[in-house]
Amino acid sequence: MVEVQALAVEKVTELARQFRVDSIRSTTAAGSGHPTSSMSAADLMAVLMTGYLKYDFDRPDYAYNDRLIFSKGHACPLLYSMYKAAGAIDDKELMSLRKFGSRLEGHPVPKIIPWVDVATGSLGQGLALGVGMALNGKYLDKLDYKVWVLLGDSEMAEGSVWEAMACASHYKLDNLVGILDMNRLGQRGETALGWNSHAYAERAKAFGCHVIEIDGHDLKQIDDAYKAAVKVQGQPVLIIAKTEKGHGIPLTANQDNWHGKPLSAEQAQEAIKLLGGESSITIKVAAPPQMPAKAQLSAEITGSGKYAAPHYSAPAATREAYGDALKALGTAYADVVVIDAEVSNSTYAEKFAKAFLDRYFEMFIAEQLMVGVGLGLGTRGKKAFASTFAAFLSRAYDFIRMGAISRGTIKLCGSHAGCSIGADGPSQMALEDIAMMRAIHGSTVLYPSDAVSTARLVEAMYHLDGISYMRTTREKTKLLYKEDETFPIGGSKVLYSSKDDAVTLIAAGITLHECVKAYEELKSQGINVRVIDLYSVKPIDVKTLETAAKETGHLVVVEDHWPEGGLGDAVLDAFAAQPPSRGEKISSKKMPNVVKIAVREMPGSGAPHELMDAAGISAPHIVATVKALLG
Ligand SMILES: Cc1ncc(C[n+]2csc(CCOP(=O)(O)OP(=O)(O)O)c2C)c(N)n1
Repeated sequence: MVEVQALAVEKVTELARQFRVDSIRSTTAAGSGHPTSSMSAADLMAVLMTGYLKYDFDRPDYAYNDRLIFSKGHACPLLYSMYKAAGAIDDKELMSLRKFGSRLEGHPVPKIIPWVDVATGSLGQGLALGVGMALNGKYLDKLDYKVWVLLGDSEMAEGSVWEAMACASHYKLDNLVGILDMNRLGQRGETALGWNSHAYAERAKAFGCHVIEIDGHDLKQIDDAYKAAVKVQGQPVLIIAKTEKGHGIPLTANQDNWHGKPLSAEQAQEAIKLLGGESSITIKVAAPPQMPAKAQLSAEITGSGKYAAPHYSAPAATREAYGDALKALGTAYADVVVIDAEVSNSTYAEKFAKAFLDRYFEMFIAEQLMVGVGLGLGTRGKKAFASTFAAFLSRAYDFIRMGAISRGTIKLCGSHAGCSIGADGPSQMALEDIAMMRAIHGSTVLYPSDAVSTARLVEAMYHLDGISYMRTTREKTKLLYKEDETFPIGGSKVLYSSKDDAVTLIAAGITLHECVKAYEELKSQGINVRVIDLYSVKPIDVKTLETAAKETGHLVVVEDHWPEGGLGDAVLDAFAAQPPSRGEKISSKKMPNVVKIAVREMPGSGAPHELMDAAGISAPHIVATVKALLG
């Protein structure tokens, strides 16, 4: 490690000074932003950048690079100032902060900015994402890189930070270093703990961290802290740095009411003068180790490359097929990683865990952490499958939403969907998960009805980028398909159809089997209905639905979900006109008669069939609805 010597101190001081000036300049030019949140951490980042960070800005995806996460994403004027100092962006671009069309958005976003791995700005998420990257470094790729995470002190009130710390110490992530910028202030005033470094330290120690307390404006102390941090073994590190928000100029240093406010042009001019003026020094960031010529990263080991779908000859729960499919995927591809929130014997992720313990990470009952870790693994090229009861994914919704902003990739599986789970009662029933997952930008939502289609769709998920979601069912369901059937994303299956169909029944999961029963009953009464398996809820098979609408007029959608946002709304949306784009005409689709059969009253406990009957989503209710429709 490079020590901050007498000469280097001058350089680091100059760099930190430039960071403060550039944070002020860019936010004043933008007319908004967070200069004071940037100024408190300027010294911490200046020492990191000159002495410890190993990063090749020309190869942001290079596997040996350290990773740097600004969990306090609003301090991105500082991050962007670092990019300028590294020569990655020029001053002109820095000054485009927050402007329409600029890469430098108000909070950092990956892909748009190549050196950002994960979107931050919703506080409390950075450390969990860092845990995913650190798990990859230590246990999967087995590379020596460090994951540095800059945290705000007000952000420490988020439980997800502590979920991440507990997990990091459980997995002995000594490659993870949290840097807590304890500037006493949050947005509206003082944080609960103010400058009580001791309280943070005791808590972090209790969570298994190696803690180092320093003055975050003393370059020597910062350097000593990093020097010690990189040597710690078997524990994650938290550096608690006492800082001043707005440090550097009397106008803002440790002053209330400066959060998220730029300086006026006059104030900025005065401040920049006080700080010693504008500059554009660049520094050479230390290079990461060169990849050995014949390096075999585990990501490059491809496994057999052949997915051997599991075989089924009897009814099986789709949740169990999910586990079988994961195991088959694990054999085929070495980059499959599975995580679960302490319910792997219910979601059946345990089938993978038993076969590939080295690629399974237990997240315990910490769903936010689980999603963050999965996304973090995704940034390092791993195909992370994360599972829990679908109901509990709602706790992690903000992480999922941020994952979409990250343009991140994670494969989610929610088991125990709907009232059909039975006796456990409504606390365990996901009745809003489809709505939730459909609303994620760019998501894929899959809902298989039998084991064969589940096994195929899990394979399809492996190949998908972005946020994908599979809803599985607790109960065993009959096999509907032969093993050679294919299930393209965006497709559907017409199980029964005739030219005399008077109504189309549309469903997925357990209610599809109720529709099949209804079909048989109606047929015995001389009524023909079409039955569609809507296994791909998003994207949806508009063409097949349009044909069904044209040929049968009535679409009856049956789902074990609340009526809001589920399958029924997905079908309705397939017929809604889109606004004209690029001069296209608004397509005028004929709206069919859509009936939504969904769960409308709060379920209780009981047998699955009792609850489905009580909710009005079982075959007799479907039959009655069809007959009512036909008068
Ligand atoms: C989950 C979440 N809640 C609220 C906010 C709004 N917010 C943005 S910054 C901030 C204060 C952050 O204070 P701190 O973490 O101490 O960072 P500082 O700016 O003081 O360095 C708040 C409340 C947010 N971005 N995310």
